[in-house]
Amino acid sequence: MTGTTATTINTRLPLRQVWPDAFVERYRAAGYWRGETLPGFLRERAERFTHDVAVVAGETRYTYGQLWQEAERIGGGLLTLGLRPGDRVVVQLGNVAEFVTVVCGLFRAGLIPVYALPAHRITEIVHFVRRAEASAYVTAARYEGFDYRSLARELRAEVPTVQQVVIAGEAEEFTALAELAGDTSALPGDSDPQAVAFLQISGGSTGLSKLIPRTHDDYIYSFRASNEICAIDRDSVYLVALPAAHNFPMSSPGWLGALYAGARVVLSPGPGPDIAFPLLAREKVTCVGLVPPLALLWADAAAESRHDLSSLRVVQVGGAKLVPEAARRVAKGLDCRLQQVFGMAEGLVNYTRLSDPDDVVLNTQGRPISPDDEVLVVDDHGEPVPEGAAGHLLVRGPYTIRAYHNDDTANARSFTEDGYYRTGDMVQRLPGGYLVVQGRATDHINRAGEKISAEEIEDHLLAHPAVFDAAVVSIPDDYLGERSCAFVIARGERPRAVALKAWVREQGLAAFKVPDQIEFVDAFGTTAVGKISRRELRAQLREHFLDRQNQDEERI
Ligand code: OOB
Repeated sequence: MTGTTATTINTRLPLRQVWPDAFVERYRAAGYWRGETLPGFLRERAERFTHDVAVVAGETRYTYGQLWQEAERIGGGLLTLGLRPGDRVVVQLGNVAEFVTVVCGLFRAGLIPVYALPAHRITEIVHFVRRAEASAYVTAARYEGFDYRSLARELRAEVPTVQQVVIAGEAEEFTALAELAGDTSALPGDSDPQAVAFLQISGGSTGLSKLIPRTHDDYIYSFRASNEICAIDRDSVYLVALPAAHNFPMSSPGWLGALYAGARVVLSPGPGPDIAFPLLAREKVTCVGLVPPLALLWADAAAESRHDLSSLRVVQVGGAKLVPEAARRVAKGLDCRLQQVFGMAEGLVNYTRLSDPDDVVLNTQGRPISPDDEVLVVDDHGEPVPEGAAGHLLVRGPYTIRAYHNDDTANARSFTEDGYYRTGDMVQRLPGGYLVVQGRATDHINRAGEKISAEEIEDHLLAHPAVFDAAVVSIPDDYLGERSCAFVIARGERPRAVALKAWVREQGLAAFKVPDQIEFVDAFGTTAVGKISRRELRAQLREHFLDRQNQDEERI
């Protein structure tokens, strides 16, 4: 060839998730990693279960055959727009049929979904786009009263490398999802099973969420094995009540597990009983995953409900601690099998088993999926603690990551040299490998399953001109499990608490990150000599606050 061809210099960081060879061999030999891929299994199910209903959302129903057709149309359409396999695409959609068709379309085209939650706002979306070096953003015109097109405009202004914006619904100046037309001949062949299939986001204990690269092999193993533990088969009907992009309703066993089994997935546009119960009755749902406060709400509402909930076999509860008394109420109120689920987007998932005796189901958060999940419970110096004692939970295994994407600092902190992931959770391990979660060692607030980084919110508060210093801590809450409380030292005159809350919201953050409570103090701990760590400071403030609250209660 003569003449010059323009070469694009692609400096993008490659996506990798690598286990040492010996582990790869072991996980393959054990039959965990079978060389399946996400688009590969979807295609196979479309051939096998062509006319069975795969997805129900409102009045929309897709059979397995139609779901695959949509995936090909969307995947082909995105490539026709100029995206190339391997490009990363931030997806922000609620529990609508398009969430499933878009994600399947991305898998089909070898594009890499980055899963944002509908609650995320400009700050989080910009962070995901930058960290993932994403070239496209797919979202809805509106969802729950919010216009995502305005977010898309801000995003384009801030990060011009976002080449494409695709909108489900009225697209205005953007590309309409409905109009994507696929040149399916451009679609790639099947993917490498060990390649990264998508980026999940972490709960985020320090700063903004980290990106979690999961491979086809490791993720498929996690939901295939979950199907067995949760008895999901072709006759199951799985209700997605939590946001479909979250790892729990996606893969434990979630909607992907259900599709793998040839079962039916029902998307609930809201998590509350008012929306979910009529759907549950209509579609004869057999399994659902909930966070603890929601499970309690469902249990109470079930007693009064005129809807027939008798199809429900298993209610899974996870994402945050379900205390034994609450577990009892849920099991009784919903009159079906309760299953506790303790998992994390980084990998490890624990389940109580359906055949476990009641005391195990009520009092523990289950045991790991895999015989090859290597769980360590260690003290502050990294030494194993005796069985039954509380310690830090570390884990490595066939579906737990060895590294985050594009974050050397977090990697150095979160993984040991021999590849264990430091979960940040404090647990007790009981005989049989059952775990009881004690709480977090690191500073994040688990607000009804939504994780908030103390540091991230402190940073935003500190940017306010009237804030001299701020420390954000978790406070026990009867309904949410934990709520967030910001202790603030004002610079000069105290601002109003509502003004500070509004300030945090105006930073373009998810609403669940706005502090629930703001307490003004004159100074932080004067007793400590020299500089005390933020962690100690937060612990002191929390203790002080709770002591004061207890004293007040005693006085009443
Ligand atoms: C799930 O995933 P993430 O990534 O949003 O959050 C993980 C963290 C855990 O490290 C733990 O601190 C907390 O959430 N957590 C629980 C819990 N389940 C999760 N804490 C106490 N009891 C439980 N049952 O939340 C997630 C992912 C897959 C399945 C289920 C939950």
